[in-house]
Order: sequence, then C-alpha cells, then structure tokens
Amino acid sequence: MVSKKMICLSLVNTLILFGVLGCGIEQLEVDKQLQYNALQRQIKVDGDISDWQGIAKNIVQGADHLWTNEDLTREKWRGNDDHSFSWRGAWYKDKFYFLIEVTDDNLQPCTREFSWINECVEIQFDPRNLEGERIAGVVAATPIPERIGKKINGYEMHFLPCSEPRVYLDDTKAVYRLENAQTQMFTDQWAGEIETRRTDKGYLLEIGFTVPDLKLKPGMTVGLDVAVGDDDGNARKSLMLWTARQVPFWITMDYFGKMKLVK
Ligand SMILES: [Ca+2]
Ligand SMILES: [Ca+2]
Repeated sequence: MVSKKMICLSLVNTLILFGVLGCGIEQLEVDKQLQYNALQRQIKVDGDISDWQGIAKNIVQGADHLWTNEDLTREKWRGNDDHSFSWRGAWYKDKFYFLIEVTDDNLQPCTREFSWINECVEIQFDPRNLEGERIAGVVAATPIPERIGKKINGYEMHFLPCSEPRVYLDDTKAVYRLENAQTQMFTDQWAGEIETRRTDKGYLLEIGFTVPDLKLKPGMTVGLDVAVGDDDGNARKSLMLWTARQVPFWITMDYFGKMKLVK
C-alpha cells in the first residue's frame, strides 16, 4: 500500500524538479518545531559517557521516525531493537559535542560503496542557522557529483562506527564514497575528535568538533537534524530521523530542529 507520506514525498520530488518546493512542503504533515537546549559542559571524547550524566536525551524510537521511500519501506524495519537511537548535545568553548547511542542488533563492517549506506550516523548541521539551501543552487534532483565546488552553507556530516571511525564532512569537496573519508580534515581543520565502541545493544559514537571560523556563545541557535542508517547485511535498509519529517533533509535546512546553546 502506498502511504500518504509516500505520495506527498513523490509530489515533493516532482515539485522540486519544477522549482516550487515550498508549495509541495505545505501539504506535508510537519510537526511543531523541535527544540533542544545544549548545556555548556566540558566533555572528554573517550567513549566513557559518564560526563554526559544529567544531559537530556532525545529518544528516536518508533516507526514514525522512519524516513521512507520506495527502497526504505516501513516493512524493512523490525522494531526498536533492530534500529533506534538517542542523541545528546553539549558545547564548551568553541566546540560542539554529541553522543549518539544506537540500538542495532546486527553491526556490520564498513564495506559499502558510499558512506551513507553503511552503518552511519548523520548530523545535518546548519551552524549559522541560515535555513534554506544547504548547498547553493543544489536541489534534490541535482546529480551528486555536481555538488563539487559549490558554496556550502551547512554540512551533511557522516560518522561511521568502523574499527577506525570514519568522518565525511563536506560534499562540495568530494562525493561521499567510502574511500573519500575526510577524517584527517576533521582532525586538522575542525579540531575533530571521535570515539566509537560497541555496547550491549549496539554501538555508540562520541564526537567533538569546532566549525571553522565559528565562535560559540550562550544564546546561539544552530539548526540540525540527526539521522541513523542501519545496514544489517544488505546495505542500508532503514533510516531513522530525529525530526521525523518526510522532506529532503539533506538538501534543505528549512525543516531542521533547533539546538540552543545554554549555560
Ligand atoms: Ca539492525
Ligand atoms: Ca546494523
């Protein structure tokens, strides 16, 4: 059965081709704006999560958080033990910190051709709360290689829980093929830190990074969405999204949740 959301999504895709995205989105059931307050907290990125105690957790469970299309159908998701997650955020000085705890019953090695079809944590990030196009002039119908060299406004960050974790940051510099990891750039230019480890129910990722040229202060707001893809042996078979919005979240930053930096 084709769901109402799938019909809407296909409508949106059609409308994007004709450049009238706004019109299509109005027909989607968009929840109230999601808000999260990130506390100022010094975090050590070491896989020990005791320093996250007392920081509120965003729980992403249930079929309503699935992002669906023709390939990623609801039927492929086998419940919260198969695939669900929580995330927390914090900040200290000019650095953002995230802890993503993923429930996954079948942890696969990183072998797929593209980063996002492996086990993959995605942070869709609008660090200056600009909203609008994530990459100037790029819509969902734009072929992925044509993002190279364009002006980037926000980031689609991929974090892979491989034996040596891998990071993908900027798709205007390289198509996110598995071998094009930008982990070194993350370390050198973003003061990036990442740790991953297995847990009883799946795995966790602890991450810290600065955004080049961005100073943080209390009261600032950033836009973001957090997504996790699950590969159980046949590449990505389900994708869960914090905001639960059936929109092209990797292209438009208009429907992100908001994270406010508080003391
Ligand atoms: Ca799974
Ligand atoms: Ca898996």
